[in-house]
Amino acid sequence: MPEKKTRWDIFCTVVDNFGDIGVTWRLSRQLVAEHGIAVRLWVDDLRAFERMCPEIDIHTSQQWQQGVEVRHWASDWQPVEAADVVIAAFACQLPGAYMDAMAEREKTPLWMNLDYLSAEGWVVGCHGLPSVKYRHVQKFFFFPGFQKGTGGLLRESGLLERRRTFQQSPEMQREFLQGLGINPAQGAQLISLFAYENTGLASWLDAMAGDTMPTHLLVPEGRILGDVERWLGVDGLKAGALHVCDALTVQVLPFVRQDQYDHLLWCCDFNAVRGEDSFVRAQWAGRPLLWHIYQQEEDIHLDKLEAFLALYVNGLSETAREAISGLWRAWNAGDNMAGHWQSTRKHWPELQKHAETWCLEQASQADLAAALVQFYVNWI
Ligand code: TRH
Repeated sequence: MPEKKTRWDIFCTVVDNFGDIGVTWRLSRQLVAEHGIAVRLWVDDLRAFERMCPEIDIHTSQQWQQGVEVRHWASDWQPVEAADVVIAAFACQLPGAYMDAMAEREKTPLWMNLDYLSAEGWVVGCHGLPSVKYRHVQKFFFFPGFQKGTGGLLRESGLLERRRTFQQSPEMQREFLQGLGINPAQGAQLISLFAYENTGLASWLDAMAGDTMPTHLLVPEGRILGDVERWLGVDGLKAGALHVCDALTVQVLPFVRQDQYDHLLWCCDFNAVRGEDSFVRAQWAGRPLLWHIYQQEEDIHLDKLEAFLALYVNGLSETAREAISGLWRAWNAGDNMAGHWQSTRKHWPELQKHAETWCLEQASQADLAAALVQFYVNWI
């Protein structure tokens, strides 16, 4: 008889943007593909999901996508049996009836809160600690992170090998880019731009337009487009739009599926990313990056930004550290980017090498899905 699969339920509420569904969808697929787990992914907003997985039928309450059972987490909760492992992503509140089902299950499930990603030092101390209890069911904190002693980062098996093969093949890159209608001029540097609204953008675009080196800037449809429109002096930018301003070509892209977005990051010389998941994917791309961190109340995100920078700049020369830190701080403050961009460009070869070193260092840790599975194994 085939061994019975372990069943995991992953709960995701889409607060805003794409990070919540981006992380849980990626994790679910990996648990199915690499660990043979039966995963049910409960999502309250299928429309956000549809953006990165166009096969999603937003009118269906139960469907299978890439081996994952996707369930619409509707407000009128219908009772179901609890799974062996229950993950509440980003501290979302599980339905009361489901918590009762956990408590009444013959074998108590492992209940974990998959937290937000942070490089802050306290994460190491809190990872894996017990949190609250519901009846006799204990919840545990599970923290992703960059340091030993955390839950690590999402990284699919063979990802870096696939990335390297792709980056070593001009044909594969050309074919991929052409598939998206991207035909950069010979010698142009490619930059991707995924960010929240940012008052510093105009100064960065000015700097790129006035540069001696041509830049082809790729902007997936999203929140930064308003700032791009203002700078270009146009309205209603849509996927496919292409504008040339001196040395800068700006091209708007459609929002693509996660795997395609990875390939886009792998093609680019520099990636501006945001939030959580794209930030991690840009690190796996092994190329210099710029992080637009998700803004939180009382500016607590700035502590997170500094905590990451403190780790990331290790091993860089003093001047390269200052350049990249200055650029990131200016971007996150919405300040003028011009001087910081010029300083960063001066350290390009060093920053390129460093991005690969950082990627390899991070990849030497267990990936997040494997760490979750190990946590469960240790727990039983
Ligand atoms: O969309 P985000 O800003 O999500 C944020 C963060 O997760 C933040 O921490 C959280 O608090 C907030 O949401 C609620 O950025 P993030 O995390 O990078 O998620 C974007 C997802 O979209 C990621 O999985 C990559 C994916 N993506 C595509 O699939 N296709 C695309 O074309 C693009 C640009 C992104």
